[in-house]
Amino acid sequence: MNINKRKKVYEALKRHSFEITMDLEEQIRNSKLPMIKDTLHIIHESEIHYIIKYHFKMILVAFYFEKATFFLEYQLWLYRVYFFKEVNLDFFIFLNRLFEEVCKKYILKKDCLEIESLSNELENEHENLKKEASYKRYILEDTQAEDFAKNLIIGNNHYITDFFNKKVSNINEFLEIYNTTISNAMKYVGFKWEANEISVAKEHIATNTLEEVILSIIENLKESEDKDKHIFLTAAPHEYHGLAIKIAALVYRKLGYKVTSLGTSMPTKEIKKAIMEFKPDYIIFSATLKASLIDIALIIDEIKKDKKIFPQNLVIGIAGAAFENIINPSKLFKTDFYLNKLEEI
Ligand code: B12
Repeated sequence: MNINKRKKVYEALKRHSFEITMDLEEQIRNSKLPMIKDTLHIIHESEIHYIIKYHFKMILVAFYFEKATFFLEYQLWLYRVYFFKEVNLDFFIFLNRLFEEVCKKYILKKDCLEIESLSNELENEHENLKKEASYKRYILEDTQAEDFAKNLIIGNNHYITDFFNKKVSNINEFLEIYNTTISNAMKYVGFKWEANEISVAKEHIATNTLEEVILSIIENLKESEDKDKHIFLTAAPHEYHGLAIKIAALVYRKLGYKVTSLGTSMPTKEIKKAIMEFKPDYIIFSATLKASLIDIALIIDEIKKDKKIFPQNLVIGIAGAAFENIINPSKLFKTDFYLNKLEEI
């Protein structure tokens, strides 16, 4: 498929994103089809809005990066979530075909052909994805992480503090636990949510408990010599996943770096202003959701093309779960580096 054509489809979709999503949402809500009505009995009205929003975002991601696999990966996750909610997964094929129909009203016929071919790819994979979603349950073979996760979910600060006090006395020991127990435990929390076994509130309790304890544990570790380098950390603009950069900030300070964290929900304009003001040596963007990939690519492009804020040879890096399964993320995003682990800095 012609690359320029795909980028053109992205631009056309982006231009009409508002009309397309509104139209699609209305059609779903007013549909008389029994499959849709049944689905609307299970999925709350406000959830349909999010499903459509993310569906649209992931189609944009597929066209922007010219990778249908990004869309299919997302569909597998969606199928897993709604399999557990007992939704008829054929609903998503219908949604995709309806999306195609709606697009025909707003964008050129030849661009719609590309969208049709993406729908065909999903339809070809539909039965496989359904099967995979039905058996891919998360079994944690790490009992230590499972216990850790269960205590996080109930907000058992004593257990978590005790755990760290017994196992962590220096930064390397912390990193070891971080890459194994903590990482597995938080994945377990995510799968429990996915399987409809815990609420978003419990995800928050787990995050907050971990954050509270880790803050004081790292604070008490020995500091390395000053490295005279300033690191900026920021999450993707529309994401709430901020725990990883909070931990990264604490660890990098202990390793002797000066660290400024811009946290979550920072608009691109503000990030650029902050770079101009503080002139850091490094900026690292963290993204968890694949739906954030375009935001990250656009910010990086913008920073790179704006010479005014780029005089100090700012080194740009990326990190986070959104880049997992991407071959050579720093090449795709034109960054100086990609960090898989904290210690790779
Ligand atoms: C906690 C959590 C939340 C919290 C976030 C709170 C907070 N203050 O951060 C809340 C409840 C708000 C949340 C919201 C959502 N979440 Co959430 N969340 C999680 C969960 C359970 C843990 C994430 C976490 O903090 N992990 C611990 C940190 C330390 O690790 P990490 O972020 O994975 O980062 C690792 C690496 O990527 C890397 N890294 C990341 N950043 C950086 C930066 C640097 C500098 C370095 C060196 C490394 C690095 O280091 C870490 C260790 O390896 C994950 C499950 C999972 N598998 O991770 C789901 C998960 C990420 N969420 C998910 C989803 C879908 C959502 C929601 C859309 C729906 C929901 N659950 O409510 C919303 C998104 C809203 C939004 N716009 O962002 C999905 C993503 C699916 C996908 N493939 O896209 C997951 C995987 C859950 C699941 N299994 O379905 N979530």
